[in-house]
Amino acid sequence: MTTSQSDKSTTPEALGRVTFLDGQGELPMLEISTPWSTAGIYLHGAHVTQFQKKDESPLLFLSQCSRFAEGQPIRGGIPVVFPWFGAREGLGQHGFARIKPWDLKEFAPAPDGSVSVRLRLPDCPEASAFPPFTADYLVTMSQSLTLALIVTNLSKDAEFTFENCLHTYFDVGDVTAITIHGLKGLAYLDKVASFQEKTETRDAIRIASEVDRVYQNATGTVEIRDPRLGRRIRVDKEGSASTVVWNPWIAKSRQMSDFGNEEYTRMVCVESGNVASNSISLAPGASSTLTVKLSSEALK
Ligand code: TA6
Repeated sequence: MTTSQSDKSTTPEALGRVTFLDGQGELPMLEISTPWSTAGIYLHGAHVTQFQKKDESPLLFLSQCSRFAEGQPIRGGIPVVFPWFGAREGLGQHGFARIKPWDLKEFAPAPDGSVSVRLRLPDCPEASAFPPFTADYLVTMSQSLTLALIVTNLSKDAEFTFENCLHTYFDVGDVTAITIHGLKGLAYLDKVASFQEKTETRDAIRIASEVDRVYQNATGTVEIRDPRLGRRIRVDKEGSASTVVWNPWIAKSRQMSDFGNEEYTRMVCVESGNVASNSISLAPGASSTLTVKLSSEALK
């Protein structure tokens, strides 16, 4: 049987595919393939754990020691941090969204071969400390990976103040060889130095020790150049005024039971959100959207 050009666009290869399966820890997950890429998303935490273009190595780092269990965060991929970032007295670190099972609302292979998946954070006891809200997460896979976290304040009269962050773990060839670009001139809170406020003076940031920085009023594109993998990763974003850069280095790695002692050499987090002085205050009935587009190409 021969397939004409117009038929070719509707062949299975040309269209995206979504498969439901039990992932690690028997947590339900979606495996997605498009003509250009493959991806994996756990309903647990609406957690994207894998994205890979056909001719490239994986974009995201996932720890070999990660837990895959109810109530526990997954180490690696893209944790969805919401409705708070960092420590909060008497509560878990980085909010509750990343440890809850999200509801799959929709999955849509598009005629162009891309696939979109929409998930919603179900109501939970922890949410009662905040005004009523909805949190939807739209993940679109094609040649690139686009993520949108849409939060709506359902209250009639109360303002909803929160932080959010897509805490992306990128896979790199050698963390000491990469450079990070796009943050020069920005103020940042240095968590390694007790949150001292400093200013970034370098065009090209290198990692040679523990790094944990919250760049404020950082709305621009960030680029990671990786000579070992011959790759340039772009982090484009909208609705985000903070960028966080993190590598635990040696000592912190040894303290984390869900992270390998040497894994710090193969990852860097470049995170996009709204944290600390950039937190969001939503008026009653209002919505906010945090959009991040991750793309990569060969380093020329
Ligand atoms: O985003 C950087 C950071 O806040 C670091 O301080 C470090 O704690 C990291 O997140 C990981 O946090 P987690 O709760 O996943 O161990």
